[in-house]
Amino acid sequence: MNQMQQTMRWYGPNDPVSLWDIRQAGCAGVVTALHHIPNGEVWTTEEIQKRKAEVEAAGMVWSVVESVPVHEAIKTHAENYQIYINNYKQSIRNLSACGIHIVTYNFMPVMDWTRTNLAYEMPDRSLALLYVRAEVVAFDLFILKRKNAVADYAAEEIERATKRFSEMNDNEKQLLKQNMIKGLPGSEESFSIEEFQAALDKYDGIDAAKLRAHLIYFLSEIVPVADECNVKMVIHPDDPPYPLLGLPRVVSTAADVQQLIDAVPSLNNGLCFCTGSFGVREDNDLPAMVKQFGDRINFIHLRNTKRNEFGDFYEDNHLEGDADMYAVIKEIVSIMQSRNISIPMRPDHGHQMLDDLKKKTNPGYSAIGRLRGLAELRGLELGIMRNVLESK
Ligand code: DNO
Repeated sequence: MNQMQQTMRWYGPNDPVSLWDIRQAGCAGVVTALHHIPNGEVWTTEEIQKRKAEVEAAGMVWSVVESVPVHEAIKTHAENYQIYINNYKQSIRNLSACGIHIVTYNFMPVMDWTRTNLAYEMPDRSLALLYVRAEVVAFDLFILKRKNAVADYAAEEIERATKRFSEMNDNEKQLLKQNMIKGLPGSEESFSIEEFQAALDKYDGIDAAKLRAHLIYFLSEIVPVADECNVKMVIHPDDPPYPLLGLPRVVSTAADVQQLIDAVPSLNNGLCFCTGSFGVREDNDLPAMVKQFGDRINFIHLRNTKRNEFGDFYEDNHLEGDADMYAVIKEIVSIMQSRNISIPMRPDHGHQMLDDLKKKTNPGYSAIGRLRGLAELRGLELGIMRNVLESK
């Protein structure tokens, strides 16, 4: 039977988690990117080969690129955006020439994934990532002081944010600001508060419909190149799957994904199925989404979150939280058999725990928490597979 290919994300030579750590966790594949290349520039075959050789020297393969970042000009159609699209096409061709055929990207304006607290203590004293919506609103209203921000929130939300902000000390406010504008690992952008406001201003007049049109234009340009050189493009959903700070987000639900497919039907217009991002919304039925998009899910992030009614969530252990991981993996096992392929997956994020609590780690990407997640997920998958086989 086809089984998911186990991989982990590696941030390159500066990552405190080594390739050998990843191999010892049981991975056959590595997910990485050329983080040192400025956003928008072409990835040359020399640079790609160099990274590939590093991964292979540790006995693994470079399975998936995460991410080739999409330059902001492509999202806003600012001057020169066509140049950035052409550069992107060249990077795709070069990756293919080097034997790398799955490319992840996202289309979130200005900010990639976002959390308000990177060290939320769990009852077992491990540290998790947390998103408190009232803090995001407080940042918007009282730190960033975005013009007309008030109009984006309901009265109760403003009240909750005001209360939350009044409880925070200067240190906490500083930390919140940093978490919002500095970018988490893998985000290729980092800002001062002035730069951040300037980046937001570029979205004046860009609503969800316009952003979606820009994404569809990007796909209509890129996917034919992916078809030519046999590359699977996989879009990562919005994290969190809601508009943020007045910025639209257009890859948050099944209906969003379906619109992209209807516009550009090639199977190389695919999806990175992230249970953590989609799972924050109660209206996203994860197993049903795996079924719906099964023929174009070509990379999987498995992670669990626990949400509340205010739009807050924390990252739970991989098999706990709101997502029914058993039901999700069961669907994945089923689509892998019908497509007769093995889809790469990575345990997405993990708690900072055990020895890693004494180390400086990349938030969400410490070794031991992900190792625990991988071990649990892989055991669950094995159990499901054996069960399928035995009930035949
Ligand atoms: C966070 C990641 C994201 C993801 C990008 C894909 O942990 O899932 O940074 O890599 O959004 O482009």
